[in-house]
Amino acid sequence: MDKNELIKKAYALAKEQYAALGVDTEKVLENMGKVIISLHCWQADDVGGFEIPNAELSGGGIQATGNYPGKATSLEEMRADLEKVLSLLPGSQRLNLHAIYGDFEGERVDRDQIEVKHFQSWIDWCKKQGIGIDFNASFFSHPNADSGYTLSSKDESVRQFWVEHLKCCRLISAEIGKQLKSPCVHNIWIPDGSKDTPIDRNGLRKILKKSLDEAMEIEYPKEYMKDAVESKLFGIGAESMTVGSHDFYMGYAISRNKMICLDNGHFHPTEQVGDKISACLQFLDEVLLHITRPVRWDSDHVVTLNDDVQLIASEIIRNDFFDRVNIGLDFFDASINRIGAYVVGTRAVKKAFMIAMLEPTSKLTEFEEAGQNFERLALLEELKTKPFGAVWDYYCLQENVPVGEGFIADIQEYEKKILSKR
Ligand code: RNT
Ligand code: ZN
Repeated sequence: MDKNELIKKAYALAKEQYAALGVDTEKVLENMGKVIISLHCWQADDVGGFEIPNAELSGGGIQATGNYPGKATSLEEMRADLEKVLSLLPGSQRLNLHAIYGDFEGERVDRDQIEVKHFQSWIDWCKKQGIGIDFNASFFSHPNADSGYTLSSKDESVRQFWVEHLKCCRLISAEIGKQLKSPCVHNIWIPDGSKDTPIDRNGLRKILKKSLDEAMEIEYPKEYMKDAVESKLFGIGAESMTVGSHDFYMGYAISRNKMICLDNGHFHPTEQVGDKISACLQFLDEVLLHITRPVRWDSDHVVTLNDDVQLIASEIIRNDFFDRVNIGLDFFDASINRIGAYVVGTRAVKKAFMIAMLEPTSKLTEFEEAGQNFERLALLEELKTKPFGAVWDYYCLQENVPVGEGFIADIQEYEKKILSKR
């Protein structure tokens, strides 16, 4: 039988099985359009950016491991890679840019000097792709981050430098959102923290609060840009204390009406971000997610379809939180084909959303409300082996992207033709 015919036949059977549970797969296919994922540009080049030649990169705050050949070394290469990635993904995406990815045209532009013009070619490119942009100030890989402190620095000139950077980034974000007619989510993550036990935790947090308030004094319209602050438990070199902890930023976000960014690599390993969404949304209008796969620590492995990601997706679907949750990815694996990393990770997130949509939630709620917890457990277990794959394949077919493992060959070809020649 023709391959496509087979996919359609399998879908027809799956449709019936789900219908028997009260789930309308046609509705699910339609609703998948709401799952818009912000693709983090930094998977393409191991968080290097285009500020200065690679070799001169200062450490300070972030690192990718691996040196698989083919990483993007210019804006042109990065855009070509992203176009390839976009062509292999079903549904809609956005682009998530870091400030170090500007179009600096060989000029040295320090972070407190960046302007909209350095991102105009990105805006134009995204307009052409029909996608929105999200943005991030970059508080790492810079000599002013080498001390381990940026916005919480006790060195006033260092602190001022980063406050300025943040102001520039928020302005750029607002202009991006205005031009693309889609609010630009601006996220703040700083690496600030202490390797060994500090004495003055309070002083550092007071400074961070002051710096954030200063840099965010200007309010931009929500149609243009929205601020988010990202907490973290610890980082390499900041094992004993992180200034921007979860408690700090939760308080900040609630009191300043900002978003909290929940990165599922940034908590104790058994904490689940999926559980935090409904907690945060009792007090905040919106949250931002950084979906990643922490393997034993915040290792930023490529996302796979695991329980953590599933709970995140299920919580959003069960509560129809689409308008209040912004979905971003945050992983960077330099040890495998980077295009493949994007496609596998993004598809895994989309799959989690589809599985969530294929859940007979009202039936499960009925069981729960009636105290029928065995029944709830049994149905949840049975759902795991329903023919989700047939619906997923049909969705990919409909979206005109490779079905199933079909994208592997596409990526191999791209590697042979393009990546291996870099
Ligand atoms: C680091 C944070 C942060 C970065 C990106 C590059 O621990 O997760 O979000 O990964 O901004
Ligand atoms: Zn993150």
